[in-house]
Amino acid sequence: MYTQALNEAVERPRVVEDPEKLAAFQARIDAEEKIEPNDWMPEAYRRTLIRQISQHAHSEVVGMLPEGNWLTRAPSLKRKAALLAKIQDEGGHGLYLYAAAETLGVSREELYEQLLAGKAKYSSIFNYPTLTWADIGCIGWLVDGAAIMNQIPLCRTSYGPYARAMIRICKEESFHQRQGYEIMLTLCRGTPEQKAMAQDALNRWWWPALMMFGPPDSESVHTEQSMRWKIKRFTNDELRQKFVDATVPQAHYLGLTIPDPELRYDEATGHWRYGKIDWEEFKRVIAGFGPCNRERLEAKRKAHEEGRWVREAALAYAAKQRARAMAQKIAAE
Ligand code: BYC
Repeated sequence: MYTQALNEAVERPRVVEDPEKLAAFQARIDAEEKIEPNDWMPEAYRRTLIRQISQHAHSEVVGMLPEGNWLTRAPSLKRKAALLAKIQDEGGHGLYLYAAAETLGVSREELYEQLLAGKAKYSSIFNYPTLTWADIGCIGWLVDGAAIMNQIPLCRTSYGPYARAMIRICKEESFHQRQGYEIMLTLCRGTPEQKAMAQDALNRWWWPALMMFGPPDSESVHTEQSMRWKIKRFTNDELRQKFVDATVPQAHYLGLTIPDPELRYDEATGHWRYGKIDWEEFKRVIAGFGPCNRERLEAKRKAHEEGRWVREAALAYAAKQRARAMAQKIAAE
């Protein structure tokens, strides 16, 4: 029930495309033209985008939950205000992304139903618990840091509405990353207990953050085609390496130890080489058996149910407005 199975959209029957149209489409992609909603596009391109954009939207709205857990316990008014703003931004990101997906001919309600039914994927990272305040620092620093690394190239993705949504999202993500790093810096400059709390959070979030970039290239089923369509600009492993290279010096500046005994600097390539990722853990989490999958979906279902009256009230109000406007128009004629 809680497995994050294939999206419905992916399961539709395959369409045989006109080779001439396909070639013209690929030529537009190769020429770096943006594809817009009313342009012709192969069905598989449309489905890939619906899959990726909706998974991304779901990740944003599920991603609000682990942080929401600390809103009432933020250590100061300033921290509470910043966290509240960040979580609200994430709700907004979800909305831009659902709206971008809707331009591909699928409704937000349909996509959201897939999430609530446990049929859609969202990022593995949000199935881990936030046990201490330092986890909020780590989410900003590592999770938003990984998100930025993945999402900056998406500002140049070939589908216009997705690329434009990503530009705005990335601006906000950069503030999120900095607020997280600043929490970590404060803890690391604090008491020994605070520093130990920061180290403990890093120990728990490091490997799940590396998993956010998806399976290794050798096992990534979608990368090759998505790169050809310029939906993705870098492979999963390329982005993971960029993230490690950017983050290791930040950990050193904090005086923290990355929990990877095999981590070493490779002089020849200028890259930080990291140890083996536990892909079995990743598979378990995306199959629905992570520490918090069940809790996350239950929270979303409860919120959806409890928000039903708001949606109904908004629709009733809109209908009343429309009826009033129509009555005025008739009276004026
Ligand atoms: N978690 O062939 P692959 C955020 C799935 S939001 C779960 O490499 P692709 C934030 C993948 O979907 C972060 N599933 O796929 C929010 C595929 O399954 P299906 C979200 C994963 O699409 C709030 C299968 O594994 N960011 O940062 O080429 C607060 C094979 O993978 C994961 C985005 O969504 C995972 N980590 O590449 C703070 C960015 N990884 O669909 C922060 C947009 C892979 O065949 N998405 N899978 O059943 C992407 O860039 C790409 O979709 C991915 C995966 C790099 C994630």
